[in-house]
Amino acid sequence: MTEMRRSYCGLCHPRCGLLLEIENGTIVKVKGDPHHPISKGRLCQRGRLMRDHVYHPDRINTPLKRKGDKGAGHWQQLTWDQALDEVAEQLSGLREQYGAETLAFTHGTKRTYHWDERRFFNLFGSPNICGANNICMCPSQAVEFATYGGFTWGDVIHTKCLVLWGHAPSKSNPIGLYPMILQAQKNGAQLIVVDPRRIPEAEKADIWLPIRPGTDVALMLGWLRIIIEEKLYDAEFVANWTIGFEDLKAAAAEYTPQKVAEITWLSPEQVVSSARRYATTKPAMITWGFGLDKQGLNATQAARARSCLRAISGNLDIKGGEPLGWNEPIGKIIGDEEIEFNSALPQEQRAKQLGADQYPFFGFPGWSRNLKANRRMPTEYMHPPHADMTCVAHARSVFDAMITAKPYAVKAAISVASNPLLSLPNVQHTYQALKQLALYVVGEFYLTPSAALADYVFPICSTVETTELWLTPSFCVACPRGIDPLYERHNTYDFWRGLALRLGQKEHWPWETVDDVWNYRLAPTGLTFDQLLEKNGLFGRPQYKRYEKFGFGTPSGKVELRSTIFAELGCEPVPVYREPPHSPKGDMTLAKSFPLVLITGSRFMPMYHSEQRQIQAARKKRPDPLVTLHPDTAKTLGLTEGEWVKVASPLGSVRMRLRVSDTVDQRMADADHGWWFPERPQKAPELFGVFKSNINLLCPDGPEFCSPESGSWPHSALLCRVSKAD
Ligand SMILES: Nc1nc2c(c(=O)[nH]1)N[C@H]1C(S)=C(S)[C@@H](COP(=O)(O)OP(=O)(O)OC[C@H]3O[C@@H](n4cnc5c(=O)[nH]c(N)nc54)[C@H](O)[C@@H]3O)O[C@H]1N2
Ligand SMILES: Nc1nc2c(c(=O)[nH]1)N[C@H]1C(S)=C(S)[C@@H](COP(=O)(O)OP(=O)(O)OC[C@H]3O[C@@H](n4cnc5c(=O)[nH]c(N)nc54)[C@H](O)[C@@H]3O)O[C@H]1N2
Ligand code: SF4
Ligand SMILES: [Mo]
Repeated sequence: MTEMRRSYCGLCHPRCGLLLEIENGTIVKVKGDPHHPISKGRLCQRGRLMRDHVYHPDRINTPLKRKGDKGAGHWQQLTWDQALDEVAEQLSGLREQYGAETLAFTHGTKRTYHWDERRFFNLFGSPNICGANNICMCPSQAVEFATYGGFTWGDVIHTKCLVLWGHAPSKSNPIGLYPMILQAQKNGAQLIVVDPRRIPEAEKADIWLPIRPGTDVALMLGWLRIIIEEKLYDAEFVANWTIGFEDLKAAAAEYTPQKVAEITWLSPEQVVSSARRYATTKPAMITWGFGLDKQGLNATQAARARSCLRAISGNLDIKGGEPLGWNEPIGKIIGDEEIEFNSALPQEQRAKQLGADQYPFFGFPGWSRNLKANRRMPTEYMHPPHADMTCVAHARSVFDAMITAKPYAVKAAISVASNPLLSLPNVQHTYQALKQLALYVVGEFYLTPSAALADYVFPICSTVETTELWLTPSFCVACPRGIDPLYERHNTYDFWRGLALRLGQKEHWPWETVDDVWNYRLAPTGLTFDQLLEKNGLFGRPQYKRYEKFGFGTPSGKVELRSTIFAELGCEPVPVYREPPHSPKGDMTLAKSFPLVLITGSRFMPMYHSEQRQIQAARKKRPDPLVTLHPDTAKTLGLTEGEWVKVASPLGSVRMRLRVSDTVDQRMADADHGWWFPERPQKAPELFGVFKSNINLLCPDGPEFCSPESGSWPHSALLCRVSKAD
């Protein structure tokens, strides 16, 4: 019997709608759901592989317990009850001996619920959730809360000037954002692209600025200077709704077009004309882009400078510009901060958060200030900053504590929906740390190199086997379960609640299933999850300039061009540019041996970070890790397209295949991230070849490379050398 069922894809963020053709309980075909309110039937190359993913022979289908040495590759199957009992008992013992802070969590990109893990950690008593949060979007969110009390998404469809700054949605968001950008251009929007590579967006752009990686803050200060000097800013908005304008003006003063050009590989004319275009084409918006977040030292100040540009140009909270706040009635839905239950974590435990002394803005000191300022706003207008996006421990400090037991011992860790050996920098350090743990628990689809080091692995179901409430400030969509979970797979809520019930948290987990949580969260709208499923999404009505009624959720109630919170925490309160330590200008001696500027992790389809490497159809499209060089550079080095090369930095080296393309500058190299080889042996230290082509072997995480405010480490703006492979 054939049946069509609606479901959704979670193989990356947007949660596109799926239609599953099911025969005798088995998915036989996957296509896009034409009635989905956002994806409208579109499906990307990766989404089309959902069937291969759900039924892949490498999927973990029962809980596993390590047999023999860590990483030896021998496993014993357990039931969920047995596995949860054993893990809970060990966690309880470790908490008694070392304190709750001995348990850490590693976070990946947001692929599952995550408020569930935060709730568990708050109730368990540990502040030590760490992971990719320091580098991916989260510091930008925290910065925007500190600057104007919320996060902007940009009104792509109505804008007249769209700036893609370190952002390549043609490869990173092909179904959601990219078609909207093409539509905006059709509607007459100007497109400015700031990217060292000639990406497809750059080819379509009105202005393309091929910037030297890591120097964007200098360009932003250059734009700010021109906009201020030439009085292109919104004087009325600046006078009534901002503080710190004179400080900003002073900070930008030295960034003349000439100086910016010397720093950025751009010409003075490019700097001037792009600034004028942005400031005089109204309304305008700048998207969030990972190209800024991945530059380490400058990442947080880049987010600050971008916020200041949005504000003084008069684009905040207007149609076609940078809307702020939650639309009515979406804002009524119970937000992540509340469901995370952050108030459960006592002050004395918050004070133990690792790394918060060094990077205070992104730990509890910054978060609690953001939260306090936010409290002046009605929650319906602006949901409070949720801790998962704005308050984490620093991964390096957490891994140090695993290895050295300083300042205290971190003996246990849980990774759910994260592959830290592939996604975090300084791979050898992560490896040494994970090996030291008394207890390492992983919730996964597959045995990844990280999971291979675990003591227990729990099988997590695919998105089509569970539900989700997809919530953004402007809309909310109920994501339906397509099939019942296969084998012994469960969703992450069941995992956390299973542990919670065994560790004395029962009264705080009254919802038996995740669907009960959705109903609880939706209750203020008067809808149930099932009703929302029928309704095909809930859309909010956009409202603009609500600051005229509520002010901004910052300490002063205004847009803080000079940030009070940064100043209180001893961070630079006004945007500042810093030369990256490993750059042609930052270390000229080093640049002699490592002459190319290295960027990593530029997105490509159909892979998502370290995923899909075991899926044949995906590997056919991209069999090997690639590094890209300009034809002139390859020629000078005596290298040819397709040969295996060695990419080395002062930290380590990897093997990749060479791609030759004039889309990159002669002075740079662009290397894939996320590469391991599921076809290789599992047994450590091979770990599926995790040390062969993993570009994070070249990415550092020491304090000289990290942004002092948020601890963002660099995956870009580094130096490397490319030579023939040994
Ligand atoms: N060099 C370099 N490194 C980078 C980047 C870069 O550009 N360059 N990008 C960084 C960025 S922006 C990010 S966000 C991180 C991403 O870091 P990660 O999120 O750690 O990356 P993934 O490889 O996607 O790993 C997620 C793992 O979780 C599993 N998984 C996926 N969905 C689920 C789920 O719903 N439940 C469970 N339990 N498991 C699931 C997958 O099988 C996979 O093994 O990487 C960062 N690392
Ligand atoms: N196919 C695919 N899609 C993905 C992912 C994936 O792994 N694969 N990951 C998802 C995740 S978690 C994220 S965070 C998003 C990220 O999505 P994007 O923001 O599009 O991120 P990237 O492709 O990493 O980088 C964007 C651009 O930044 C440029 N860049 C690098 N360094 C610099 C710099 O110093 N300055 C400037 N101005 N530009 C620079 C690169 O050339 C690149 O074109 O993608 C998401 N979508
Ligand atoms: S863009 Fe592709 S992978 Fe991402 S959710 Fe949509 S269909 Fe899935
Ligand atoms: Mo990310």
